[in-house]
Amino acid sequence: MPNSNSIGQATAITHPNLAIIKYWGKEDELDNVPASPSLGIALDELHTVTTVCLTRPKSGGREANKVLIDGKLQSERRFADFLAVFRKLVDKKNPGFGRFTIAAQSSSNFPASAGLASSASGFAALALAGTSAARLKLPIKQISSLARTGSVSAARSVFGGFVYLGSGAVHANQIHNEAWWPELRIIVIEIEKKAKQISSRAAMKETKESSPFYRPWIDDSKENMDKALVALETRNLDILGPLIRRSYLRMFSTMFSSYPPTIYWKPASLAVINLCEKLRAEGFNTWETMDAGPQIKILCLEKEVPSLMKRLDTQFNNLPTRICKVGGPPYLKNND
Ligand code: 2P0
Repeated sequence: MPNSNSIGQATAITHPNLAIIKYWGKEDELDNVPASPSLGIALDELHTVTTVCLTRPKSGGREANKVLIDGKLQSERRFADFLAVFRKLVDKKNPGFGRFTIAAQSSSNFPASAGLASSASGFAALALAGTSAARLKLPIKQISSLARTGSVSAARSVFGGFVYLGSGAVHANQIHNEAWWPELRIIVIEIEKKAKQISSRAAMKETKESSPFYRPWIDDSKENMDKALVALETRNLDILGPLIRRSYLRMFSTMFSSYPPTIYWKPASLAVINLCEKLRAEGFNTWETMDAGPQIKILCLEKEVPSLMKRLDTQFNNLPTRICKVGGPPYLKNND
């Protein structure tokens, strides 16, 4: 996206961050602060590339900021909210930078808004490329906090490896880098490419307002998180697996019990869940999880991948799958 009027331009490449212990529900809707803690993993095979170009508006002119995803102009409120916070940050940290208009272009190598954490990698990339284009030298925690204003899970996606975001926290922290658990694999199974019918934000709000299980879910997530953090320290998938399962199933239980209920699952999602149950009964150490969409991600160890893939192929020979390792940190390309 070369632009001769550019006063700052940068490209960021980020991975989506898959929550193994889920965030679902906001403590503060205005500031976009999570009520439940989350623990996520960067997925190395999936990425988002975002270029931000800042230009000087013509004198007296007011040009509109633009965010394009796969060439489509984004009009959701969260983009305007994010850009307002970004602009304030630039005014405060680099007052000499002056007036500017923002143009961003983003694309991912996986479907957007379909439960594969595209808003996590997307807003993380926007925060990283934007701050770099405006020549801000910020600690990564501040960039995590900026990314959070667009999407809570994006606070995790500015890091690689294993990332923790506490309940009520404004930024995430990396617990371990990508080298912590080299044998861990995450098989991402695309059930359907279509964008979700209800945004996670709207679904979360409904859950909070109408599910009788919302408060117990928040309390349970904290207890589940404490156990998961211990299991991660010893890289014990036998212990971590059931906690991963508990987190996604209890998160969905709150969605199913809200009014109107949110049901992101599809028949093929349930079929893969059933296969995982069966595999565990046969002795496999494979643990599925799901997010705000029908896709399934299965956590397992490298040694089980060949036999697991064989079983998936036999039963579902046409489902696209990607085998991921834990991904590294985002990186930046300055293209001034
Ligand atoms: C997560 N998800 O922890 C959870 C698990 C989906 C299920 O974060 O409203 O796009 O922009 O903060 O981060 C998806 O929600 O929602 C999400 P907002 P976000 O990854």
